Amino acid sequence: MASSRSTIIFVATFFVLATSISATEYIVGDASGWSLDFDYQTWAKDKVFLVGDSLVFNYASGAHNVAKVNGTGFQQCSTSFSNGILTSGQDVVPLLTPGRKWYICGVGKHCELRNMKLVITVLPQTMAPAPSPVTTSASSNMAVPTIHGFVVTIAGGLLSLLV
Ligand SMILES: *[C@@H]1O[C@H](CO)[C@@H](O)[C@H](O)[C@H]1NC(C)=O
Ligand SMILES: [Cu+2]
Repeated sequence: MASSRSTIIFVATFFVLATSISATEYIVGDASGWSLDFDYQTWAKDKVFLVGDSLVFNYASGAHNVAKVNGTGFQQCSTSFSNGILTSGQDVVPLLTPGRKWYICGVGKHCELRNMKLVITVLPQTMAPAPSPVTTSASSNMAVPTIHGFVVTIAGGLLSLLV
């Protein structure tokens, strides 16, 4: 009994490690955050977004917001096509499914006139291309890898030794 339980913990530990090691939290706009007159398409261009990654939109709460919209909402800068508007100022958006994802700011004319719009394509985990050999240190530093899973893994590993 004890050994099968530790086996389960051990397997679970590896699963946590395997799934979290590639999860990346992308700070939208890096140090500029979610703000006026930033070129989000250039920001997104050299990044590979995978299912399991997440986006973080940082802004002063009340000054902006984040609306997840469809392609029509993106083109028209209209939040009528939104399925949820985030307003916390530190909005974490998990990328749960592959495909095109559109985000706009619904405040004033920030989308139309101040470029507060972002479109990305999320790839399935299994379709992850090999890491590009040409990666600028600036862009790789901006992506914050999740270390949470690593800590959980170590804790789980210790636990399995004790069981
Ligand atoms: C976006 O959503 C609206 C209504 O929710 C729909 O009428 C429109 O066709 C959608 N656009 C696209 C490109 O899916
Ligand atoms: Cu805005």
